[in-house]
Amino acid sequence: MSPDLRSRVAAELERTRARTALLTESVDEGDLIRQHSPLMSPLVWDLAHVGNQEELWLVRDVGGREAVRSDIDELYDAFKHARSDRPGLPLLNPAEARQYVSTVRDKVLDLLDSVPLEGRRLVADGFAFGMIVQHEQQHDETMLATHQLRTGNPVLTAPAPPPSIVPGLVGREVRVPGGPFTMGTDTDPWALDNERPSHQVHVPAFAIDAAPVTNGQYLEFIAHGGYEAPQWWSDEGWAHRLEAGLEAPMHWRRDGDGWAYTRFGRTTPIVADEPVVHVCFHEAQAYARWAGKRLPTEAEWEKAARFDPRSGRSLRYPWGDDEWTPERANLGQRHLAPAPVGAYPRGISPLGVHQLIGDVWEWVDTDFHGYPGFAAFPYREYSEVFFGPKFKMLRGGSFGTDAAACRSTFRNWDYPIRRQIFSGFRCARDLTPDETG
Ligand code: AVJ
Ligand code: FE
Repeated sequence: MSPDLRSRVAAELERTRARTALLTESVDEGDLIRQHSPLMSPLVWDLAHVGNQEELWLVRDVGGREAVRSDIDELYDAFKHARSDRPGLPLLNPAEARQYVSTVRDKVLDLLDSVPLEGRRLVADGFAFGMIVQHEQQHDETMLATHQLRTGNPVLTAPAPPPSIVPGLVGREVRVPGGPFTMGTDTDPWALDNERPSHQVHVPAFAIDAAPVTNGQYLEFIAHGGYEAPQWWSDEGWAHRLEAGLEAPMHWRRDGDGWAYTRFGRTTPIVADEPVVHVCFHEAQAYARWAGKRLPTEAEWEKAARFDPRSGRSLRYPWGDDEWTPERANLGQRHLAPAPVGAYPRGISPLGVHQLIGDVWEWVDTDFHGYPGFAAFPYREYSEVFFGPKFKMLRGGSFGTDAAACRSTFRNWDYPIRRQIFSGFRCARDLTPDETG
């Protein structure tokens, strides 16, 4: 019955676990149990939480097998304890956590051999397994953000991202034609509930930046007093800017006349043509207003990323329907930094927009809601419980996001004040009457 699918699922589980292992074995025991920031869980919590979700969804729900450790469910339920409280819980220690996740994994590989991967919607096309792969990959990105917050000697290394090979992208815009396009998906087998169902959205013509906003552009906003001028900020954003004392992206600090920042324990100069990262929604919105633009809506972003004007179809990725390859986008923690704009011409969208996938998550100006006809699946807790005005959407994934958890329909969300995530943005604007006429 579907040996290819089974071996693909097993390979994805294994590849994902290797990344989790790297992120949790590259630091010492103290670093695993320590809380590096009240914003984040101790790494050892993420590790056991990944195993616990895998036990709940696959061992118990899909496999109908006996619990491995039902006594710890409560400790690793993200809804029961705030991140800041997690270090005080009687958590599994690192050795116990490793033992636990590997016991769960053995049972999962065993049931993967026997459970049907068709029929029931939960298992059709390996969905529940794909959800677990994506869940672990999402926590791997969260753990990477924890690594960025940790102090001490650097432990992660990676080759530098590729250089820019397309000049002239900074400040360039792409015009997106008006009209309907298909947003969301019904057919992507591992797409999560909030990406469904597909539906037509009418998006009027607009212009979008050909590339994410760079450090060089953002430095101009700072130099022009952008952080001192309330007129560029929303009321909520300005209140937050004052209260949090924001004056530059997170992890930047003054260095003589300029700025430097520390990335995974290494101090580096600020590279002008790299996308700016570690900004919150409010900073992104203030920059856009200062630049005479605005943030794109979520529908605009997705149209720029997927719409093929030749066929009128929406593609799975900017480059087409084929799976990601390393030449197409900076994903998967292969490089521990965003690539400069112009580094991925093979990943451009049909309309010619660069680096929509990978490098940095892009804030868009839309609250988190279900699409028309949304149905929570398999649990309300994956996304429905977060619907409402408290969260803003982020699209496209970052250098820390795995390809398994990234596609042009993928929807991420966070509080508008978040900046420890690998978040950047690009701007959009309405067309002038001259341009539309
Ligand atoms: C989709 C990234 C917002 O990390 O809070 C992980 C993913 N959900 N465990 C998050 C998630 C449950 C989620 N985001
Ligand atoms: Fe989780």
